[in-house]
This record gives sequence, structure tokens and C-alpha cells, in this order.
Amino acid sequence: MRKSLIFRVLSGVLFCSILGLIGVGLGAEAQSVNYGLQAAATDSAERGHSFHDMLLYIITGIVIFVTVLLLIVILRFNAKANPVPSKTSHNVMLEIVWTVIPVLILIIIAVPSMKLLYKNERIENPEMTLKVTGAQWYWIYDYPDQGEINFTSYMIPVKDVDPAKGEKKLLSTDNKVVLPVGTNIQLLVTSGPADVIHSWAMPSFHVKIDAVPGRMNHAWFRINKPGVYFGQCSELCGKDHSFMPIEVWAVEKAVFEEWAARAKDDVDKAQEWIQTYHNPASGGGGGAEALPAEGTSEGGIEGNG
Ligand SMILES: [Cu+2]
Repeated sequence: MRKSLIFRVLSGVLFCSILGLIGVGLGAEAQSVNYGLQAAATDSAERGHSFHDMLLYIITGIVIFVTVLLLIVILRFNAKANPVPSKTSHNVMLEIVWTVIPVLILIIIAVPSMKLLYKNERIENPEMTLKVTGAQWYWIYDYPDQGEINFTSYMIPVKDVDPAKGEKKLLSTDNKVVLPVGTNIQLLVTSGPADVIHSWAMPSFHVKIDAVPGRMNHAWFRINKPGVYFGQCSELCGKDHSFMPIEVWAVEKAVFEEWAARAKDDVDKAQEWIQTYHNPASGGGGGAEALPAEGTSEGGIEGNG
């Protein structure tokens, strides 16, 4: 009876490990394997990453501690090794310890967590606004401070993707969201009045915010270095949910201003201009080092889709 249970548990573990290895193998074949989160492009992403790392240390410690306790129970207190079990039912000291220590751990987690939430929530002196509207299945962008610039952004169909231009399958969009680096950008996010809920998610900015019809959500970020950054809609929104990616081009302020001046007159021509002369993916715009491996790592993308 017990043997068959142990056998079942062990074979379950083995089966899961094999599945995991196959998964990693398939992933490695498709792309180089990436670990961890996408490289941080904003201070808030850096703060989020260090919080994530801290949590990882804490949960690893807890998992190891609980596993050791379980092993002790299994080996030392089974019916064979311990035929006459103790009748002890209370131990005041032990009960205080196992209440106080978890409370302390929760406080250690709560303090930086609240700090992080506060810093993400509070928009410090916004220097410009980007309004994002989710639609089935594309994004609409407005730049109210730059003179009513407005455009839509659709995924480039897979057959038209041109890797020579730094375009990526299922991630690149026709119109890029051009933004300046070193600027506090206020993000207003909503969805069309007759549309559904979407979510504007940019892992390297540490931003993931729902686009809800009839409601204006806000967030902010400040991009530290020029580059191309990708994100995806992260709220199931219908059949083409996987095909409404986000592509942000972060460029130097002067380049952004020139683009904005052009976009005010003609968005299509401005997009053509920036994609020809200031493509950060091809070394233009001064963002070569951010690309293509770091800021655009596909490692974390499956999780959003
Ligand atoms: Cu969506």
C-alpha cells in the first residue's frame, strides 16, 4: 500500500520533470533561453525587479525550511520509526514563535511593497501625456500636449515582417509609439465606448494597466535609455487578443520634438521619417546598446499573451 503510494508520487515527479525538460528544450530550439525578467528600462522597473528578487530569496528560504520539516516528519515520525506517538497537544512557546515569525516576514514584505505601490501610483511632475485607447484589435494613441497627434497602431502581418529593419514577428507594429527618454510621461489608458477590456502592458517599463471602457486609468513612467521596447495586450479581449502588440521607440528629446512637429502635420510622413532616419533597432537614435537582445528580450513575453 505505502510502496504503491511512494511509487505514484515518484513517477509523478519524474513525469513532470520530463515535461519541463521537453519544454525547455523546445524553448531553446526556438530562441536562446532567457532567465529572469526583461531588462529594466525605467527606475520603477528596477525597483520592481529588486522587490521581485527579495521575494525570491524569502520564498526560497521558506520552501527549503518547510521541505526539511516534512522530511523530518516523514523519516522520524512514521509508524515504524516511532510506534508510540507523543500525546502532546499544546506548546505555548512554539505557538508564539510560529505566529510571530510569519507576521515579521509579512511586515518585511509589506513595507517595500507599499513603497513601490506609492511610487508607481504617484505621477511626479508629468512633463507630457500619452493617451492610450484599446480597441478590438489595435491600439489608438493620442499626444494631447503635442498638438492633437492621433494615430492607430496595428501589428505588422507575419508575412510582411522584415528582420533587416529590426522587425519582430507578432511584436512589431506599423505605427510606432514614439516617446522621449528622460521625461516623466503620464499615461492615460481607456478603451473604446463600445469595446471590451484590454490591458496595456510593457514589462521593461514595469507598467501593466487595464484599458476599461468608460473609465480612465493612469500610470506613469520615465524611460532611461533609447531603444525599442515591446509589450502586448494582457487582458483576453477576443479572437485577435494575441495580435495587438505594443512597440515603443524611445528616442532622444530633440528627435522626439522633431517627430512631433512633423506628426502634427502628417502622422504617416512622420512615421516614415522616424523609421527611415532614427530607427533605434538599426543603431539610429543613439539606442544601439539597448537592442536587440536586452530591451526586447522575448523571454517574458509568453507570460503576457
Ligand atoms: Cu486587447
